[in-house]
Amino acid sequence: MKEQLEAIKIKVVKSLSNVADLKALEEVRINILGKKGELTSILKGMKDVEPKDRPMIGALVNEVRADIEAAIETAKNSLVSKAREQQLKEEVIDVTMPSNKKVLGHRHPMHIVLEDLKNIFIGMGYQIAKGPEVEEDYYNFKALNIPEDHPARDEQDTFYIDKNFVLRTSTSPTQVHVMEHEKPPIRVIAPGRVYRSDEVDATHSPMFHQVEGLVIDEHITMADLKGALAEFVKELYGEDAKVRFRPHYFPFTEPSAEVDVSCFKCGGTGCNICKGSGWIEILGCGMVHPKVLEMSGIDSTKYSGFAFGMGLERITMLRYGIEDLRLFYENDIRFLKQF
Ligand code: 2NL
Repeated sequence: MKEQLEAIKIKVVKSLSNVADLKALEEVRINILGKKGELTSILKGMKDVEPKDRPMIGALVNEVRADIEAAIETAKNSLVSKAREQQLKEEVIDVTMPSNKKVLGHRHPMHIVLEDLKNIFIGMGYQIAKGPEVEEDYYNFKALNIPEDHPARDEQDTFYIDKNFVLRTSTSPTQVHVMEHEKPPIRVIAPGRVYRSDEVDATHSPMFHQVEGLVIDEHITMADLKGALAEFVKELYGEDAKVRFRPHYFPFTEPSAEVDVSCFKCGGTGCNICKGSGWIEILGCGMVHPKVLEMSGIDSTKYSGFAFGMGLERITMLRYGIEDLRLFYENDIRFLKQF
């Protein structure tokens, strides 16, 4: 038995030196110390040992077992620390490597101009009105004094959803909703997408953006319209900006006018932006037609008002000297990052 124990000890030391990982080590441990292990089966043979030899053999078994356990523990510790070293080597972090930079986007040029326009009008006491892009025929045309046979109703100029619904051709219908639901004094601007059945070119798009304004109160006159727009233009283009009103026609306003601003680039001497005239057309406006007020439930004997409308693409193109509006919709980062 003594020899058997010595032999096991030598065997264990030998197999431990060949063990490559913790799994293999566990196998060695089970083969020796497990329930069916070699040392365990020797222990089972204790009952056959002469009673007088039992203390001596028992002590020897304990000593061998302790030695084997210690050897396994040592082997385990060395495997664990080797594995840890390996892991540290593999997971080394190079703190000098460049980081993954987050690319920050920024506002679209039309968004910048829209925010400016909104802030100017908010500063003058206007509220922002929002409305749907799909409108009933009534709100897009009839409520604006555009009769059934008016050329603007030509199917060529409008996208029809069905007989009664169209993609709005201006943001005026949003202002009609405001007139129907609110009592004067009314001071709103209505920015948003609008649609026309146009071919795409440098200055046309079937979808574009408008900012319209509407003011209704007692005793509103053309003088209020001129004063408000002159102030708006100064805030947008600077103190020196002047306005010029030219008579025009819109079915929903009477009288109507188109408004030019003195060229903000050359100051009026003539350049490529104003095409040599010194003036740039920026919006259309007029006194709200009494029929339009009445149709939306506003007493035109008590109240009067003015309205105006401008194209956001046009204002933005003028500000930045952009010559093709298609650039606004293509989202080419080389274009966008210039603003
Ligand atoms: C333009 C001209 C204009 C209006 C829009 C308006 C709205 C209501 C009543 C009366 Cl609810 N008028 N809007 C008035 C005059 C001109 O826009 O050239 N836009 C790009």
